Amino acid sequence: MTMRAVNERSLDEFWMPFTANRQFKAAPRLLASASGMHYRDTEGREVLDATAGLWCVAAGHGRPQIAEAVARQLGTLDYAPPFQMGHPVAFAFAERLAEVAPGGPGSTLDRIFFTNSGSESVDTALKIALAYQRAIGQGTRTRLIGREKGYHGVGFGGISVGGLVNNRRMFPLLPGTDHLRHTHDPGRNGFTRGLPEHGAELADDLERLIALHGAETIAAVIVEPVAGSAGVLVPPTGYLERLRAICDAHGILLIFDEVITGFGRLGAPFGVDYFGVRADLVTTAKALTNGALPMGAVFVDRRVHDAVIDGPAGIELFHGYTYSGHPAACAAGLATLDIYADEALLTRGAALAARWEDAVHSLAGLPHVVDIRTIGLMAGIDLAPRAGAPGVRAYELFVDCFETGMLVRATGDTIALSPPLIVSEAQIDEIAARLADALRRLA
Ligand code: PXG
Repeated sequence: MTMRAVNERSLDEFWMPFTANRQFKAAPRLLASASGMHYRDTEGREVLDATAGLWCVAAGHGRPQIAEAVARQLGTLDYAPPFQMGHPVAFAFAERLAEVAPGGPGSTLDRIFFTNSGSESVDTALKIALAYQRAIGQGTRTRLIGREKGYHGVGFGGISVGGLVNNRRMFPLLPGTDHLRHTHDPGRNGFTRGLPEHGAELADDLERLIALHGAETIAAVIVEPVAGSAGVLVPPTGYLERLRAICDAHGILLIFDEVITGFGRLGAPFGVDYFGVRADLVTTAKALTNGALPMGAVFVDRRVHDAVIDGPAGIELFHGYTYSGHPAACAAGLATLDIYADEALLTRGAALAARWEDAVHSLAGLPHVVDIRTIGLMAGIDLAPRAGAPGVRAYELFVDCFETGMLVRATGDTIALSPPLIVSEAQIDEIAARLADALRRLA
């Protein structure tokens, strides 16, 4: 499709999500096709994908194996109701996911609830946590604790435990939530490679909330092991361990939101594996199907699952979606897991992390760069905000990069990078070089 054809088409009807609609439609950026590490836009320009789409296309674009599996599945069984009915592909996918569950072989996070997105995974995990506490006779535990700067999708549960003000301020929120402070502290932890040194004590915020509210009112804590949307905020050394210990001491469930960190982003299969910290529930989506079809999955510890399932006869949990375990999405997921296994992608990032770290940190000292954080194959680069115009500088860098052939993500005044896990060393260097050029061009 040429730009001309696009211009002949109305852009008015599609109300775009999380987008400055008027600004975008005045100067649209339209992607037409994708293969491997690259998009091609509607003008035919090749665009290096430094964001894996939106953190989801871990195995690179246009994998025929996934497309064929989906086509085959749609031709065999297009849809099956998931309530009081089943189909073999959902059970097969859950079984395969259990084999790679967070925590590695022997993990007890091997009970899987299917959703269609990260937002649904989060709301599902919060509900399961509440159901579990009630099932074990802890029904007073209804409070849910999140963290400042956390992003847990856009459901009312997710925005209530989330900590990004723009996503929250317009909407009524769940009662009975509270928040830990965030761990971003560039003053003490500037330009960190991997885990920052300072800030483990921030986990003690949970003790403070327990003292304030009473442990018997708290069901669960949810955090992203590495905060993604807020700009790649890496947990300080010892922080997650401390959070885990406090949860254990007080009967509080710990939920890791691994919608971004799940499936190899950190160079280990999950954040649970990378940090060696147990979670009771793990939310995923995005790379679960390589982004090819919408799907999410919640990994639930067997103990949590069994407590709910061993309740009175009948439907144990009044929750689920029309498309939970959709056959085509499961087929996409199975093919995706095959690719991850065949190409060892869930751990490939570990071998590339040093190269990635060096490449991205080489941008230190370039104009406007005030902080850089890297972990696995993720990076956040903070730019000094332009006076009186927060976010504009990073947005302009994003537009410049796109127009010169690379997709990055701008969030606030942070540039976030998360290339597909198939990225080559040369492409890592290319990403850094393109960013360096763009930073030098930036006003
Ligand atoms: N949890 C986390 C940790 C996420 O990153 C969600 C939940 C929600 O997933 P769905 O599939 O409902 O969108 C996400 C989504 C960004 C960006 O700019 C990140 C997400 C979505 C949109 C933009 O970093 N992550």
